[in-house]
Amino acid sequence: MCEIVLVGRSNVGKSTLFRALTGEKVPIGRRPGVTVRPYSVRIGSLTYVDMPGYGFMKYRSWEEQERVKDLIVRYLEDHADRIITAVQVTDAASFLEIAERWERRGEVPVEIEMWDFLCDLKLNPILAANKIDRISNKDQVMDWIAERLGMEPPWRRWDDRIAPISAKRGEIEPLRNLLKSRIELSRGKC
Ligand SMILES: Nc1nc2c(ncn2[C@@H]2O[C@H](COP(=O)(O)OP(=O)(O)OP(=O)(O)O)[C@@H](O)[C@H]2O)c(=O)[nH]1
Ligand SMILES: [Mg+2]
Repeated sequence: MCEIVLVGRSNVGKSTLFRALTGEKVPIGRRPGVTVRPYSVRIGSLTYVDMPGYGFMKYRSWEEQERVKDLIVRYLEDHADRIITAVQVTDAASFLEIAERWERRGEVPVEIEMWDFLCDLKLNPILAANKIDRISNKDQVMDWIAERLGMEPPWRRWDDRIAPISAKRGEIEPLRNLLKSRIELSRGKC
């Protein structure tokens, strides 16, 4: 049994993407913290998993937010050998601003920490830069995101692991193509 797991900060559009990929009508919302536990659906020999978001969640205590982060980390560790790819979803429109805010506080931005964690676990991660419909300077923003994650721009050099998408508009072709080749590669395993 193989899994494709969607992870990312709260409110970046994971569940919207999950709907677009699987057709499952999971709840989505304008406030962070809509998805509270992993939700899976099986399609053929693959299980797609929509994870709760980490980081800020409105109306949730700090302890609760930490618990969710632990749950995600443990889930990824426990399922590592069956995860064929972890899709880290980010909000392309606010990625840089949020990363800089963390850095000013002297902290490693949580999205960079998560990306490194996914790479360390060898989960073959894909960065889905979502909400691309909200930005006009797409290539520049994609370059910034790639650079922050340790991929020397131009971002198109890395288009085997980074994909600009708009889940809301259903414009997810670049991600679908990457998933297709990941699934193809792991065929014997699933
Ligand atoms: N403009 C735009 N908005 C989007 C896009 N994808 C999702 N959204 C909006 O972002 C908000 C959050 O979407 P969700 O799919 O619930 O986000 P999530 O990451 O699952 O959130 P949590 O479950 O709280 O972690 C909703 O208002 C969506 O309509 C997109 O591609 N473009
Ligand atoms: Mg969600």
